[in-house]
Amino acid sequence: MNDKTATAKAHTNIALIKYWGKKDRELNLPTTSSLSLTLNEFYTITAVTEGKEDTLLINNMMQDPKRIHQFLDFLRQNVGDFPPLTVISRNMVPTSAGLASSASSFAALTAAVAKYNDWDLSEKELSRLARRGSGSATRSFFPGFAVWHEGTDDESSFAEALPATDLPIALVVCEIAGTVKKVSSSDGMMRAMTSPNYAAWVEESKQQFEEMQAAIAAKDLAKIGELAEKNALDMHALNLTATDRRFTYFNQMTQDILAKVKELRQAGFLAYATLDAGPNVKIITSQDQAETIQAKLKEAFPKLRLEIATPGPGFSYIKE
Ligand code: 2P0
Repeated sequence: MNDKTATAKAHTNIALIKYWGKKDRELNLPTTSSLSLTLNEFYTITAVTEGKEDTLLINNMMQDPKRIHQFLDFLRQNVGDFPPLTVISRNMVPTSAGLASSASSFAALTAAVAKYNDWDLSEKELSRLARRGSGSATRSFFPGFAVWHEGTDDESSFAEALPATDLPIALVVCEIAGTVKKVSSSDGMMRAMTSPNYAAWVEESKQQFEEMQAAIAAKDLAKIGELAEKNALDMHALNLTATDRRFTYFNQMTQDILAKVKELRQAGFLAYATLDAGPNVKIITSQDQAETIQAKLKEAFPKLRLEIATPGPGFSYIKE
């Protein structure tokens, strides 16, 4: 057996304009374009090496390899054949608690497999391939702000970085639950698409996607926060109004933190909330207010785990 190993690192990302619905499940084409911020503090490092069958270890624990096996088979059939792989991941993201670990995981895996096979792929091509593993991974190859163009087919649905900016944005990440979420993103978004309000959200999202890019170019942090909070809360409202098994990711703590964010804003702080497929709240603020906001949250909710996240780099390869 070949003992060659390839290792890649990718950071996770938080969508400021969300991906929440698929127009093609086979190709994993989203119903909307989305826009994210790559985070410096949360990432995945993945090494691949030849094994007897596809296996997955995350933080030294064996995992069910079904989802990555399907993805590796997709790569074998569509890019080039390669032997069964042992996939060893170190995940510096609280797994499956709505902090989108699938984004950094599938981006790191795609890059590691490409390196293992000496595939000469552009970032755009890597992002298109990672999309088939998990939608949010499409955006995890790029530093800072990234946009994922929804596209109309396999070729046109990819992500790219927005022009670099020194915008001093920060997120205060409130980790309410480290437990596995009850409704997977894929299932949650299929249910959300049955909301009578879904078409209106898609329409508004198109406009917000443009406005968000303008706000980033203008370095208008309050506008960025305002747009992101509205987009996210309206996304979560779709879950509540789904005609197919309506649901919510919010719990009591989520509601209490959202009320606190509003209170901080009324007191003159720059603080806006965004939420993903879980109860955790991420507070969008500026780097100079992040520590004060973290302290205020800690004071109000002493048991909450809080971390400050800042803009992160694109993916990289790690030498053995
Ligand atoms: C996002 N999320 O834009 C949205 C907002 C969570 C809420 O992308 O089915 O795990 O694997 O493509 O990427 C999480 O969804 O979904 C996600 P699949 P994924 O970040």
